[in-house]
Amino acid sequence: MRVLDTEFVKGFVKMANDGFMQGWHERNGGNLSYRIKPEEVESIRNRFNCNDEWVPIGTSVPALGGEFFLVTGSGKYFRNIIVDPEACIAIIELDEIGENYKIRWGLVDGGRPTSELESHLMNHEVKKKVTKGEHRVIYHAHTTNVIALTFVLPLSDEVFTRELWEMATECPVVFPDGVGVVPWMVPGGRDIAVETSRLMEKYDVAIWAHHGMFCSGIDFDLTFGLMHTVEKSAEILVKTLSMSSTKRQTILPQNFRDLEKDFKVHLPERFLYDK
Ligand code: 2HA
Ligand code: ZN
Repeated sequence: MRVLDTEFVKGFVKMANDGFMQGWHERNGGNLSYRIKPEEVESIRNRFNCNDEWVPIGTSVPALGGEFFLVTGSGKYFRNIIVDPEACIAIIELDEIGENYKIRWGLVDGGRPTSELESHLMNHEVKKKVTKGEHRVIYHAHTTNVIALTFVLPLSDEVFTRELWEMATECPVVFPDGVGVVPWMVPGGRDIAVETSRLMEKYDVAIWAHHGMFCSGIDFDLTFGLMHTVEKSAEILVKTLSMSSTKRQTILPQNFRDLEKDFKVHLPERFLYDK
């Protein structure tokens, strides 16, 4: 089977283009990765190159040893992925100890996997553990309204979660565990990856102050939908704050508690504080 004909590659390319169309991927902004299923690897193994060049990941992800990932390329533009996927994305294989990778397909004009490879793989490692293998997608996007909010709201998990929940009734149902916030840090390395993956132990969403967002999910639809929902909620908050510094009415803590029963979600009380 041709790699580009597989459902997972088609889904990956569609999601990348959907993100570009939302305006979240200026220039080379953002990155996407997918932990490939063993049967998907087998369906295309005869298309892999024989590259023997192992490259250090820059961190250690032993729980991912031997796994294959589809990833965006460093410096590649999301807007070009749909036009020339083989030049913009790659399949990488990790060694058994989870410390090195090699490119087995793609990036045909040269290049390396995403500059945020450490964050992607450390998030995958945490999510593989806490979701018992269910989560396979990690997505980083430069979502305009969430970034704007990181200049005016306190950078706390509780405040971001509560404010985003209040902006649309679906929010506490779509991300009942809340969102985590990483203060401004240098991107593209292990330190920010450690902080982000720590948050991924309890949340599916991590906001990078003055930069963007990371989301984790089971598949492309759920992960894109999560990013889309959080960013839409942030857009409503930006519009609300632009009209007035106070809300005349909102969803109240007791309203959230009432939602819990009908929608069968647990909303931690630490987000339902009195204001
Ligand atoms: O350029 O988004 O965080 C890719 C990025 C770095
Ligand atoms: Zn970024």
